[in-house]
Amino acid sequence: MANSSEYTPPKVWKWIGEHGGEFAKINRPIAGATHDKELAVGKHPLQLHSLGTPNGVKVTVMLEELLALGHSGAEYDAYLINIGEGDQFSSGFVEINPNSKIPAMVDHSTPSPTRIFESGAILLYLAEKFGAFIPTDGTGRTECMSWLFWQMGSAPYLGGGFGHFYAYAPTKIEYCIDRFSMEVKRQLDVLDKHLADKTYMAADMYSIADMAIWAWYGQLVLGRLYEGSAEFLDVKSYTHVVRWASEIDAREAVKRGCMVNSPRGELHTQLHERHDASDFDTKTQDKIGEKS
Ligand SMILES: N[C@@H](CCC(=O)N[C@@H](CS)C(=O)NCC(=O)O)C(=O)O
Repeated sequence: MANSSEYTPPKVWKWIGEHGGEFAKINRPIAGATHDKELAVGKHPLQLHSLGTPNGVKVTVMLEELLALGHSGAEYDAYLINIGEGDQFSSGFVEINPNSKIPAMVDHSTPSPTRIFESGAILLYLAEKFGAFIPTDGTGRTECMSWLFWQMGSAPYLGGGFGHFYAYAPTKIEYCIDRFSMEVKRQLDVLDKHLADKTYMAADMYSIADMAIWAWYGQLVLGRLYEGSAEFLDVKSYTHVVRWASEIDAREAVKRGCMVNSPRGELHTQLHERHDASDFDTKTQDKIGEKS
């Protein structure tokens, strides 16, 4: 392995400002708001403030699945939080998520508005509120929770570890890419072995565990995360994961969920804000003529 530049950590770490790389401008070691700005409030019970990243997509897929199932109480307004511009540090956003990360949601159908942050917590909140996409028997529910929390613990290795060092870091450091590639491939193998004789992650039903895992590992094996990574990680060899991911990808609600708050891709797939089901037909970026 090639030597990367040597670094001796000082006794006390100090913030020296930007380190370069994508997101360098917004990363800082201090929590809290950087500017005053209230969040908009739309007409629906559920108000989502998010971005079409894997963590954001988990929630928009769940909301579209609930609506497809006929739960009209899951109607929602989705507002775009541009994390590259620091929208997650507005006073309004910090009020609903002190951790300044998308996704965050407010439920106005409760006696006083309920804020929910962390994508796993939002999935669980919605599943319990509507009694959907979560197994009802104890064993099935426990298995579903295990996989949901597996995803919440594992994805930072994929996004914060592999994705960061493979795609975003200002220099390619072999040690870091090697370490996180090994871990991500181990995780893919965990999924592949589990899905070898199962249609879905838990209790033989499509659940919030599938939605959470699909958003990261499903999209990874479908070649949608980190350019070049599908070949680099040889994702095709995880045949059971690819089968499972492709089946979920074919769902109409999943297609719609992936469009909401998406600032990338072809213009007809980008619905920056969603306030009504008809927006998918009339408000995509190709129709409203704004640049992405
Ligand atoms: N554990 C959190 C992670 C959320 C997260 O990392 N969100 C990223 C985008 S995928 C974000 O908002 N980053 C902005 C920042 O780091 O300032 C969740 O699952 O909700």
